[in-house]
Amino acid sequence: RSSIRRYIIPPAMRALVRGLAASFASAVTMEPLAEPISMELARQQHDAYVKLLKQLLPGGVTELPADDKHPDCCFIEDTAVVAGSTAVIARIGAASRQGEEAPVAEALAALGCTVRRLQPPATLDGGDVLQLPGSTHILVGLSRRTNAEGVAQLAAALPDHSVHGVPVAAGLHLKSLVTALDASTLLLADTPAGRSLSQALAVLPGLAGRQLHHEFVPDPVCANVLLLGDGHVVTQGSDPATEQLLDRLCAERGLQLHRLPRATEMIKADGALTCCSILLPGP
Ligand code: CIR
Repeated sequence: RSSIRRYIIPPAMRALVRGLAASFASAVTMEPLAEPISMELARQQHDAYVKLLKQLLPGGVTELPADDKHPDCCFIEDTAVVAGSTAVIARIGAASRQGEEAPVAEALAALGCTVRRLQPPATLDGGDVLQLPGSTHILVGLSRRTNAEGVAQLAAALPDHSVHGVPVAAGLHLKSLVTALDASTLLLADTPAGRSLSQALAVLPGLAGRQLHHEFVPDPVCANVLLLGDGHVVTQGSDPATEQLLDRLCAERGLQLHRLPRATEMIKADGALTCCSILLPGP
């Protein structure tokens, strides 16, 4: 029997999103920008994302207002990790972003989550946390943002999960290099960093027996897909080879792929698709 069918498609979810700050054009970037961020395009791209989530998530979308003091606040994924009914509030690794967490913690508590908090010296960005669907395994990138203490405290806060630290050689976050398409398929960026991550994951103690299938995505941006549950997957516009690969992988698995226009302005700010939402189990 195919390993794909051994796992059920995760049930419908709901999401928490955050508005785009008027100051978004001064978001933190790894490299100086060749071209400035267009606020008009950024707004269109963020609106399209939120609109699609509203269409696809019967559990609903809760929208938190932006905070213009935090240009990166739309990247709400980094502020918390929700696993089951527990929300672990992060300590974001970029100093200018610390403080984005507070309203998110309040909202998650109001949505019924049990809230736990990481303590200094831990740092951790939610973008480094990949929960493998249909399992209790969680991969956490040891990156420029997330330290070993962050991984250890996350593991202690989620005792029912197996938390594995994985080095991130390049890029911002673990999920800039890899996401899961389903319980047995990882999508990895077809870059040297993505290839070396694939090798590290293949021999990771505790994960090696899971027989995860690795697919390499030509456009590294599209290694990050948003898995919404209920068989819905969100991607963004890319080159023909990447689009065809994702179309095929989803069709083979009975997943419905939704392609947003390419989020050029989010990409300038090093943001991927997963970063603009926190997913929670449906009500
Ligand atoms: C940052 O550097 O923190 C933001 N400009 C981008 C964060 C993207 N987060 C994510 O993909 N989870």
